[in-house]
Amino acid sequence: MECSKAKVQIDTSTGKLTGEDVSKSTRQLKHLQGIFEDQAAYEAMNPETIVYEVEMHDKETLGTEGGLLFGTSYIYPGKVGKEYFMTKGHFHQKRNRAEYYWGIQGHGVLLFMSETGEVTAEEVLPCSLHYIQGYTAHRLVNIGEDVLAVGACWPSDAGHDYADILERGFSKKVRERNGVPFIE
Ligand code: M6P
Ligand code: ZN
Repeated sequence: MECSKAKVQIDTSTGKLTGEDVSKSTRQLKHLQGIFEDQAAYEAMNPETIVYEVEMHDKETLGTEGGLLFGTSYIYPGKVGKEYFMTKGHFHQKRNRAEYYWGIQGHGVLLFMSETGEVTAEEVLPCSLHYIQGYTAHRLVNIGEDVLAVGACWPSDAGHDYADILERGFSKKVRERNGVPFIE
């Protein structure tokens, strides 16, 4: 079968999803108030700047137990002050729900944070697979000069809890120091 006839298509070299039940959301700087630490640098930037986009195959209704959702996140290169562009990051509303991420393009860091605030990190490359256990917040950071594309698959009843992250942030940041990324 010709690929163009598939109901849903994935370009495995870029992560791009097209076809039925594919939706896209865009996160601009104006949607990320309180996420970056340097408020003055944040305010000096164009609020329309796109920080990341998410394409999602949402065949399953959100909240359905036993289903799965699938997506690709594209985090653009850039920084707010010394802090690299990154996703909001979230715990799952149903805390025990897990997720897979995998690197498709670009160079990034995946931060994991436990409920007690311990942070660990894994390097994201176009070959890396990452298992995110339940009870663990997760955030992607683009430390490269090109777009960071990362695939994801998670349970449709996981939900997103952003409130906790907005309140206390991640206890480690990924900043540029002397031209190189530092997790501190
Ligand atoms: C991945 C998945 C999605 C998530 C998206 C952006 O595609 O984990 O569930 O929404 O990344 O991350 P965030 O929701 O933290 O902004
Ligand atoms: Zn998640």
